Amino acid sequence: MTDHRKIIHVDMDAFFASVEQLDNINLRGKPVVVGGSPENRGVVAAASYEARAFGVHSAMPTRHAYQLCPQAVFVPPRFARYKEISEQIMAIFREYTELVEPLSLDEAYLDVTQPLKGPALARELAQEIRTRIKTEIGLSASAGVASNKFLAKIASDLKKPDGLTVIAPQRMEDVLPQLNVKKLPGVGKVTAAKLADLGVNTIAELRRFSESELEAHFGKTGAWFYHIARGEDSRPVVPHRDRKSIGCEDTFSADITNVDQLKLELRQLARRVTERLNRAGAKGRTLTLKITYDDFIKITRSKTEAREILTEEEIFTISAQLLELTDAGIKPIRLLGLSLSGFDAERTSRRTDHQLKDAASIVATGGPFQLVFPFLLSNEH
Ligand code: DCP
Ligand code: CA
Ligand code: CA
Repeated sequence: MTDHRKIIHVDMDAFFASVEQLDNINLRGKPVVVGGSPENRGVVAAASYEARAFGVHSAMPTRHAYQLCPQAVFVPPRFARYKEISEQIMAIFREYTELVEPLSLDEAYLDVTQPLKGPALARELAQEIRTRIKTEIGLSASAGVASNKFLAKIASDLKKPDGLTVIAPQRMEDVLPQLNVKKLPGVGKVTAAKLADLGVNTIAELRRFSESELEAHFGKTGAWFYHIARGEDSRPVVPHRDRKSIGCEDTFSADITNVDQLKLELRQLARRVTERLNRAGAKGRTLTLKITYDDFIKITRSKTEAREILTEEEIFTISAQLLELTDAGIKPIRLLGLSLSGFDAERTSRRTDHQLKDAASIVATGGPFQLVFPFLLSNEH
């Protein structure tokens, strides 16, 4: 089976710790540990690469991290801030493709087979995205490029931190055989132990089993293992459609005080939001105007209508009313944003979350089976 898709997997480096270093220059270049306090038996959420040199890693008790690296700076997490940065990263991804599937705050798959803009070569596109994350946000990300999700995710991990790796189909064999089966999507702790009992720790060892043998041991998941061990993964990139809001924003190159000029900007934003709503098939009742003033103070003003807000003209009119509730015209404005929320859950298409934790449990539920393992239902093999 050949796959002609171009998939990018992007994952931020030492995410929480890097954000702390971004916001506090005193932490840069130093071992930083983000996590719960040692007194409360907290664990490490993230460790900067400087801290990792001492053996500190995620999920380790903070007390243990302190023993390994007492000179590290220990800071509590600030989830709201990580979420904010996450949204900025995802907004960059969405400029390149509608097909963005976030896996967590700091990573996502992008299907760039037909990108909305940017270089034609997926490697160059991934590099452009990494550069933008660095220059616009100030953080480093690693990316992997391949013809499917599995290989792209494996690739993004190969040259961490700040790495870019392409796994071309003909280079797959350089990487796959020695890979630990724990890296396979669908292999949790239980399955890994079961595989180990069969003498399987690497993909090369997994490949010694036929498809029917694996099915005998693992049911339908066995067939999944058979294919994934050969780098075959036809899972599509599924964008989140059950977003709570849809919107866009603009940071101006020069702050704007003039109200007429601000209204021109609102018109453009209204047009862009309408386009996005139409693409998502979403209809909302609440419009929110977001403003960042030149002193970086952020405010939002919202209006909820009794009926769905449908047209570009309606969005513009309401946003202009909301603008009057702000200091527009008095305080210079550096950013304007518009978003629509309050979607009717029945009408806006929803996405069932099928993030792979353990493929066995997903298969058992039956629901997203067809999406996750489409090739299992085909007659190709
Ligand atoms: N996280 C957490 N608890 C864990 C693992 C992760 O709270 N056990 C949080 C903190 C991480 C973030 O999620 O910064 C992203 O997790 P990753 O697994 O992607 O790890 P990092 O981004 O920290 O490091 P890497 O550079 O290895 O991706
Ligand atoms: Ca990460
Ligand atoms: Ca991650």
